[in-house]
Amino acid sequence: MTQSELSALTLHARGKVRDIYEAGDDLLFLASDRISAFDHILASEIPDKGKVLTQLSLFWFDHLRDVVANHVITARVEDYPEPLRYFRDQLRGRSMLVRRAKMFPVECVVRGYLSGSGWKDYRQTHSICGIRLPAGLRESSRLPEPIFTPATKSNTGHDINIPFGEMVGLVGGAAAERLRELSLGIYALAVEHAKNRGIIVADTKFEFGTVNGEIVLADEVLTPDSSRFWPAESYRPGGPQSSYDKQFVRDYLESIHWDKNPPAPALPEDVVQKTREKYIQAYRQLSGKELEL
Ligand code: Q0T
Repeated sequence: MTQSELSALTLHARGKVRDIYEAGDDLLFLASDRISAFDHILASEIPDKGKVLTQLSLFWFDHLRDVVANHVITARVEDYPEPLRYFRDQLRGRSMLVRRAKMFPVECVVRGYLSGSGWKDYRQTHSICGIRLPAGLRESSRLPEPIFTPATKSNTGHDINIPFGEMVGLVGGAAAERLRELSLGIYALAVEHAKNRGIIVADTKFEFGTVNGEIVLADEVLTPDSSRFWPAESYRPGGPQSSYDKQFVRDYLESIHWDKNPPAPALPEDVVQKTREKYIQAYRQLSGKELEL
């Protein structure tokens, strides 16, 4: 399944690695096996990656159910309505039937460590999204406390960090404050859970919407695609950290000196298999369960 070929279904939105289809009043959220690195979708897929990300999101939705409502209706393909059920063999394990939400036009990012665009902004201004940080922090430093750094999507698909005041202008003050409180609370629970399992959640991105006026957590949650997961045992601030899931991919792409322009290369089979094992291991480590394939 390269581009999800569910041609009888109507596409609602397509991301780089996941697709959303219409399902009557509801939506079908589908995770592919596509993988991106250095901002490009690679020519190779990672078998079962979409299942790992779906099952991990479902684990977190359940883990967080007393803290925040979510958009999931069911992930049991036998319970999907027609015509979705007709495609059950392509959907099993990698899809969720979700409630259609009115999405807030903001990415709710929480950072506990200094990395990516946060590190870039800090070097220039000692602040991120208008939040002043202490001097002397290094790349990948743990922050004194986690910070909420909202972002909007630009036309190019790149995220733009915005001050909290700008988020207030987009969603209103009460919603902005509630989304910040929810985001920080969920991140704290995730950090606590992951820490005991050898994984640092350096940062993560949530997307929220409303259903009948109630705020729900939507999209995928606390997956390697929406978060930076670092192996705790090799954590060394003062430079970039190795990625829990994508390090073999990055090392390979650096080794062939890909210029990071299209066309993106394919991966050798051993890199594919080692990366697949990392995704499955992340699921096992965080959920405490074996992935059912
Ligand atoms: C959405 C209504 O990037 C996105 O999707 C790419 C495939 C984000 N996105 C979310 C929605 C959701 C969800 N999740 C929902 N429950 N209701 N819209 C649309 N785009």
